[in-house]
Amino acid sequence: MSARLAEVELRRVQLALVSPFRTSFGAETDRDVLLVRVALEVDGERIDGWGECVALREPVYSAEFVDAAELVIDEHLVPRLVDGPPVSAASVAGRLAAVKGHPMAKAAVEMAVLDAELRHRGECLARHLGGTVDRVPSGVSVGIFDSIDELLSAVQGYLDEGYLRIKLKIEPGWDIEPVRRVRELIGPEMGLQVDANTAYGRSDIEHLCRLDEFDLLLIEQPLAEEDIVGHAQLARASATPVCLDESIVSLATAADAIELGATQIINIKPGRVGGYLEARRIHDLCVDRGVPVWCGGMLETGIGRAANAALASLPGFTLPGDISASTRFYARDIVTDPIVVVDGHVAVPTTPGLGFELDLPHLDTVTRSSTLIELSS
Ligand code: OSB
Ligand code: MG
Repeated sequence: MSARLAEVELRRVQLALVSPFRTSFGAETDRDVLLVRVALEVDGERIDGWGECVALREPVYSAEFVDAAELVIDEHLVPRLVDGPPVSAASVAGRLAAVKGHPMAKAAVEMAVLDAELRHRGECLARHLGGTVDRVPSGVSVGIFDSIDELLSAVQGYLDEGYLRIKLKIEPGWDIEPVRRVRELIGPEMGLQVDANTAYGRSDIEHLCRLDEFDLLLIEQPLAEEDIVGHAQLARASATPVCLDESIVSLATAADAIELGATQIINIKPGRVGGYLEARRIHDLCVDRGVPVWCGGMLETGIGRAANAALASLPGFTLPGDISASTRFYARDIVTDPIVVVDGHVAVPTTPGLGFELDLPHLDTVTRSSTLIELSS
């Protein structure tokens, strides 16, 4: 296939969350999403593909943020794909490698090219990546609340909806007691894990070991992104498996963290590692090293969630992902076929491309800005 990049559109979409989502890094009340549409010209035919950038409004989860992502795509990434050899999803990362960092921006561009390419070939993402199941277990990420009663009622609601695993956001002052009470509510069999989003330091290792009594699946990213040695210390001290999220920004960082004993499980987020193709390489490495993985989430719309469900259908994804129903965060999604949870599972999309169709009239009503980059040479 010989494709040329004919057009790129950058769209900013604003979606209200059904309820505020509070983590140790802040409270999100709405989502400012950057979408990338590419038009590929293949054998005289134009075919559209869409990608979703997972960068948040502010640089509080990682260094990226949505305004910067839009700028770097426009001024630094797209120009590198315009001239030169034909564009293919497999070559995007290499052509963008001279630009340091910005994995979420790069991932969004690669995603759009991949979507167009797969639609052209009539192939779905799960098949392209090597997925082996037609549905994946669904977990839900539960934010921090003002009171334990509010937390328990939210968790009860998710149990009623059938989620198979609960993840609680924690921070200093909101850890041992909320976890104890949720464990009492959900019983000993239900999967439970916690995510601190870097809110602790090495001096908290002893404190974090108190979570061992709750039989958690894992503790996610308690220490700073850079603190690989601290995570290795915690992994040695604690019975709860340590799982890195923010620290894993590439195949190489994953390999090093495993080697150093800093991560016993890995949360794979395609945006954080520069795209779905790098995500698959990390999956393959983890399978080879015997490290279980699961698919994280970034409050994606139906575009990103469809692609995440496809990724999670690979055999190394042995733990439930943060692939909750669209209604977990959004009253109305921008796709015609939003993710639903049935018997605790999400269906792996089988339609060509990433596995979604846009609800274009609705998308237009929630679009705040749209910039068309004309590239025709
Ligand atoms: O750390 O996993 C995280 C959302 C935004 C940023 C970081 C994280 C999260 C979540 C939400 O936990 C998971 C989801 O999208 O369902
Ligand atoms: Mg996390």
